[in-house]
Amino acid sequence: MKNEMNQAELLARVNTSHQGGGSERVRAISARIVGDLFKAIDDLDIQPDEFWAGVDWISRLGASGQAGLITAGLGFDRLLDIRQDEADERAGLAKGTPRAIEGPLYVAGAPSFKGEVVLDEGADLKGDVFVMEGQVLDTHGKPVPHALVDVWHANDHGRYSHFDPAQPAYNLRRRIETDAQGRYRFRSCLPPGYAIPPNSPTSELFTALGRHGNRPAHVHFLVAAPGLRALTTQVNISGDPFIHDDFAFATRDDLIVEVQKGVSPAGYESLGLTQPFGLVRFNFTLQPARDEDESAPKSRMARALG
Ligand code: MBD
Ligand code: FE
Repeated sequence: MKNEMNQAELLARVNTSHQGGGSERVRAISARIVGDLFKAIDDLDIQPDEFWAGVDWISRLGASGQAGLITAGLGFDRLLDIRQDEADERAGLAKGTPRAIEGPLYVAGAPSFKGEVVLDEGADLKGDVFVMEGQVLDTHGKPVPHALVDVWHANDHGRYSHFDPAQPAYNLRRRIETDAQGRYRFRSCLPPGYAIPPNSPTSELFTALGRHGNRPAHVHFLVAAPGLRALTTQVNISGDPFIHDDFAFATRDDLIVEVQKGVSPAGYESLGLTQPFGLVRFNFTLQPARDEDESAPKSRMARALG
């Protein structure tokens, strides 16, 4: 009886078959996840039709490029942030601006400007004009000159350039280098919230879960400077109906910003402003970096894949 086996015997063979080489770490992670799935199938009495419908869904999810949307919606992205916050706490690191999830829509290599930039130039947007300004600081409150502020946000349809073929390359994506006082500022149009694409593998799952797929209005940032820890974060616009009900669980209390309405354009002429506008003030505080890699302005995937 060499090839007949029960569930436990099959699992043991799946998890111990090893011809040599490979990676201990991958074996450990695979053993745990496969074991947990075997158990879930048995405990929940998952039927073959359910299993294969799930496999089909995963194939379509990958083909549609939505894996990063599902990780956010099922809380994994926020989980990793919570775990990093916990590790910082254990290490006794000085607190900076809270991190917030990168999301799946970052694109590296946006056009660079010194000090300030008009993000919505030529974008023909409908939306309230706003300016966001502030400083990049270290944890002692010292301004950081020549820091990188990489900003990206959605257009008035809640869509992001690069992923939306209707938008020009790098639309609403810019890099700003802070001035000698560590200041940055930019003008743009306030984005609306984001909603997951309808009729997609992601929306299928969320419909089946009875969940919505909305994010509150937000603006993303990757802030970095030599010697300081690169920070990926977002600000959420106060007053959005989904501010405390983000499908990606990314809102953080200290990242909710108010838009000060009706600010005079005096002093903001270089941003093309002649009418009163909305102003958001926000400083970014960066923790000290413990090594050079921590200060590199890398996306999560660039960091992971080297
Ligand atoms: C977004 O705009 C976003 O920021 C995240 C995290 C997930 C989906 C869309
Ligand atoms: Fe986003």
